[in-house]
Amino acid sequence: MFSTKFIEKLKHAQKVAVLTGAGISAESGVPTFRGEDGLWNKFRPEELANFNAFQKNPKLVWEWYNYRRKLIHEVKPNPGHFALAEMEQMFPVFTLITQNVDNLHRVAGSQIIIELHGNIMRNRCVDCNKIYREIDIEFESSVPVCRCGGLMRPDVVWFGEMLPEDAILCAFQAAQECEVFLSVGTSALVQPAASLPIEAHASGAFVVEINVERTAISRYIDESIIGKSGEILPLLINKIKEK
Ligand code: BJW
Ligand code: ZN
Repeated sequence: MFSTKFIEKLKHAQKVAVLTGAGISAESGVPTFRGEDGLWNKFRPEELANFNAFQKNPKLVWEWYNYRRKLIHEVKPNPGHFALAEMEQMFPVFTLITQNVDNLHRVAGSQIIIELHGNIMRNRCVDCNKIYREIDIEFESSVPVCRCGGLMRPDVVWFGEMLPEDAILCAFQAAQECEVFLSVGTSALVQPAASLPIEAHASGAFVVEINVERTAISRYIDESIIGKSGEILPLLINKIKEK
């Protein structure tokens, strides 16, 4: 399953970077965005995760986020999240970059996390940008309103919006400087996150993806390991601990 070259690279690496996507949370019971038969899969993510959709039908977009928030409260991190939290302690420089908004890496114990697409537990006023934490809001009613009268939206990054500047700068820097880069549970279709493994590869890193199927980047990287991240990542840790 793991090539000798990959394990040797990882055993000797000083700087490791990991990009995660929705697939890492799939084994926790969080639906991925693409290619499933979920309740919301009659909508493509592009149709709900954008500001125009919110302006046109804020109630529908809130319902989608309320559904997901409720679900996330009910689930727990899986062995894949825990393995990455353990890996943070194993390398001198370890950068965890996630596209996920579900907070599960933090719950699993990862301490430094670059959240490229925001966090579903935070909300923000579209007019004055005031940040509200989830507990400040009554969710069962329709779209919550800020004290200034503006509509509140989840503090996440929608299509057509810029990613947080610090986050994207740090992520690209980590991709350029690391020796090993892992792309875990992402379809690698959404930019600019999908460019990170490619950037890492172009900068000389050994790039490996872990996914249940091949993805948009498979042919541009060093190795694809086909399997569930909640199973593969713990095995990988055991392997690099071997003398
Ligand atoms: C498992 C598994 C298991 C399952 N184990 N694996 C360049 C070219 C073309 C387009 C663009 C471009 N640059 C920018 C764009 C536009 C756009 C974009 O990328 N469009 C593409 C769709 C073509 N990007 C943007 O708009 C971004 N902004 C930007 O670039 O700003 C500058 C700019 C502005 C205006 C014009 C041009 C430039 C912003 C993107 C924001 C994405 N937001 C979302 C929603 C976040 C909030 C929320 O969660 O609601 O982010 S969309 C959604 O997709 C979410 C995810 O983070 C993201 C990525 O999805 P992910 O994680 O890969 O999930 P899936 O479902 O796709 O894949 C899951 C994978 O797991 C699969 O591969 C499974 O096989 C696997 N899997 N079980 C391991 N057990
Ligand atoms: Zn406001």
